[in-house]
Amino acid sequence: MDGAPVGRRVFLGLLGAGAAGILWGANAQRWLEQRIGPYLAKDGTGLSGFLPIGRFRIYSVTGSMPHRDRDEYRLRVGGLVDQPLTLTYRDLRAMTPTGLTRDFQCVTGWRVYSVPWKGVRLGDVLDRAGVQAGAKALRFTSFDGAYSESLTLKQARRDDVLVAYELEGEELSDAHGGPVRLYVAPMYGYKSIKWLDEIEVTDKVVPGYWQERGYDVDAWVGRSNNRDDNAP
Ligand SMILES: Nc1nc2c(c(=O)[nH]1)N[C@H]1C(S)=C(S)[C@@H](COP(=O)(O)O)O[C@H]1N2
Ligand SMILES: [Mo]
Repeated sequence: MDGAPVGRRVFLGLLGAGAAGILWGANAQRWLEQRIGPYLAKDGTGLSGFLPIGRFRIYSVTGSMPHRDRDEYRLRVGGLVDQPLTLTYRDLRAMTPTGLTRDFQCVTGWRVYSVPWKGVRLGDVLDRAGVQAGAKALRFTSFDGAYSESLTLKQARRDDVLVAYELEGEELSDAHGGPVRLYVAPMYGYKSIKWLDEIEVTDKVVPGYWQERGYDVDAWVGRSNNRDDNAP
């Protein structure tokens, strides 16, 4: 289950290049992210193999760093809906934005305090598509081609569940799952699927990537995965 640790020389070399001012700006960040892709943690459990970017650790189960231009990005919403949608990045930006500042916590124990996120409420996206009778849940897939997640319809309609496009005041980088990812504030990080591709409204919960590997479907922080803070 170990991801490949970032080779010390490679990592220091990249830092050195950045520090020397050879690389700068958004393109430089992309350049850096693409090259470090192979060194990313290949699972969400390895404490040895992770890549720190800013205050975060960057995870990608595929070990790669998918990229999609904002202009080309499309979010598809289908399944049990009245009106299947194909939303562009601009379409999402044109909807009422919601900002949230919360701690971000991975089930493996690391936590980033007071992270500002911005996006649109998932509930607003669902209203736009029109959820049909008999719908119970959502299935999310990623354009990394491997990751998937789920929420019940009730969870999805919470005010603190976003289709997110900004993190810490900046457009989401490739590393953080841009152009658009899910952000499920009350749950462990693994519910917040990166590189969001499609939302399918379903009649039951379909277990996602980590659920198939033993993690809880309902991932409430402190109340799941045997981390019951209120346990006697
Ligand atoms: N597509 C995809 N989404 C993902 C993951 C992943 O590997 N692939 N890892 C999850 C886990 S376990 C966590 S803790 C967070 C980490 O978010 P970050 O990489 O922006 O820090 O993303 C979640 N979403
Ligand atoms: Mo995680």
